Amino acid sequence: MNLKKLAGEKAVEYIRDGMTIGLGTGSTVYWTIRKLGELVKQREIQIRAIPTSQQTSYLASELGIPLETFAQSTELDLTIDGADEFNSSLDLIKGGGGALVREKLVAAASNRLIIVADESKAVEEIGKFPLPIEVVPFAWEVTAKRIEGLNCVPTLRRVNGCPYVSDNGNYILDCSFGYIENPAKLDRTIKLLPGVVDTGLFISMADTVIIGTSNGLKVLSK
Ligand code: DER
Repeated sequence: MNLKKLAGEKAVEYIRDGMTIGLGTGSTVYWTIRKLGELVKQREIQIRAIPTSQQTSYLASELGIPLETFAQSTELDLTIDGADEFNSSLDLIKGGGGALVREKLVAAASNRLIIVADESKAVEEIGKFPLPIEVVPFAWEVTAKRIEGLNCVPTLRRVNGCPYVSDNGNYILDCSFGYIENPAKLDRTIKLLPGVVDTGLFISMADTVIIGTSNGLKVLSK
């Protein structure tokens, strides 16, 4: 059974006609977008969407989902996105797909954030997944040193040997902190460092997590 598909498709049930929604990035929300595209094609629902990445923009366009920008809507009814880790407080680590900056901006502009994930993303304590941090390329080495000083091991994300470049033209450092005792405080501390754009810590942002498990669906809500 495809647990990501199970979770991703369930999230479509939370979308209502006339909504403006945020579309996340990654292989779980992929199933949400595909199912939504079917409903739009069958004219069973009318929505508008703001994508969190070029990748999602392309997929949604291919499926005929009408896209808009923040020039048209500065408040979204709902955003559906994936995550790399979530705990019982619904705190998240995101950014494995490289879209954390736009994902956090879209989530912050939404009245509700629903996360879709398979059971492998559930953790007791946040921090097992290396924390993605988006940084400005200029002086990234200095920024990495400052982040290292917060007691982690930062690694520049590379693709085929070259630095990964986000949709915003920035680099990503994957930082192994291990267990993060106070994620909200760490998020604030990191964002004060010169050169940091944002972190993959999404604290107190998610309202619901839909989990695909080998025993079926599980829904956690605040
Ligand atoms: O970058 C992100 O936060 C994405 O949502 C992504 O990492 C989610 O993971 P998935 O591809 O396993 O859904």
